[in-house]
Amino acid sequence: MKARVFSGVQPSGNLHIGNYLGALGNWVRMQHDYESIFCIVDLHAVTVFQPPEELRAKILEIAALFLAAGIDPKHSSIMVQSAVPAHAELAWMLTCVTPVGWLERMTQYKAKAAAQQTVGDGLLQYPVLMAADIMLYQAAIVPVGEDQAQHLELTRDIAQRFNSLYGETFVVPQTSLPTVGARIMGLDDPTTKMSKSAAGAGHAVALLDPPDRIRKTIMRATTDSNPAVDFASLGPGVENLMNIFQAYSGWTAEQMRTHFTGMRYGDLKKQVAEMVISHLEPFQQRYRQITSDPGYVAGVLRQGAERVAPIANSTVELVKSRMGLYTEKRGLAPPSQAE
Ligand code: AQP
Repeated sequence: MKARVFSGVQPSGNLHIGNYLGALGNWVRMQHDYESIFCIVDLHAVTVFQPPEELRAKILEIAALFLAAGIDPKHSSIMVQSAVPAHAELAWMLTCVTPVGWLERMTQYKAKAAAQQTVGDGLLQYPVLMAADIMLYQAAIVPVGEDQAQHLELTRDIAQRFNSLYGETFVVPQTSLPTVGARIMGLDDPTTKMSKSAAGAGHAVALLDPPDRIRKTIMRATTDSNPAVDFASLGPGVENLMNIFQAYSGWTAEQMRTHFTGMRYGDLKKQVAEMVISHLEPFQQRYRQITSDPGYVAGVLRQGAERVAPIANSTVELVKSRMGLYTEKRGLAPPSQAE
């Protein structure tokens, strides 16, 4: 049996090249070696207010972007988190074994909480729900960008804590980061990661941006006061542009060095922009094709949820009976030795 992969994206804001290079691209490469589940994590998105109509539209858009990226729905399950109630059910049970101090330490919580006037409890619980998403499917591998590595460590801690309290129940998942592109930085500010929720036109290249906007954003990217590429002292802005180029081209470090050493920043930016455009144009064409059939994406999501629900439900059954809770199939009978 193939090991299971699980990963997700929040349907908030516009998906950008950081999301693609950090996560989606890796999913596409990995999908045939594993049993894969790719999730649109809408329950995560509502930790910050989302206008309901926009959220509905965004869920369909993200699913179409998964398909345009090359996720094969015949092989991989593409699903919406809120379509499978077991995500929320398991999250509660995991909340009960998670010390609040573990959650308060999360850097993403601290950053997002600082930007809100009122901090909803969901923002603190976010990583527990993420742990539930992964553990619900007994996923062995979770391909994410570097910003999620801390949440994955927490997931491992929660799985281990549950296993030690109630007996071996959960697979303890491994994080899989791409070798290049695990952390794409903002083009306007290369000291912060490229983020969907960051404001400002020059910050990110969205996957659906037209070519002239992509050119404009990349040509305006922040670099440094050097005139040309010097590998002995790469500033963060130039390094970020190099990472984007290398991740899209698949070039080796040696090829990058030979090609770019001494290149003026203006020429570097032009080459990065053309590399990104050459990948995004066919991607956007596939997206338009996919969305031209209004029922297709909804059908993929329905099928995905139907395929994964039995796995999720049987994990919840097992967890509840391990904890001494009432389950639909067993009532209050304890789990058998074999489970
Ligand atoms: N800048 C990035 N570089 C590499 N990978 C990234 N990811 C996000 N930003 C970068 C990866 O994309 C996947 C989906 O991300 P998410 O939707 O769960 O939200 P996030 O990690 O919080 O990403 P954003 O873009 O910053 O969204 P907002 O602003 O809405 O919070 C994850 O695997 C993530 O690691």
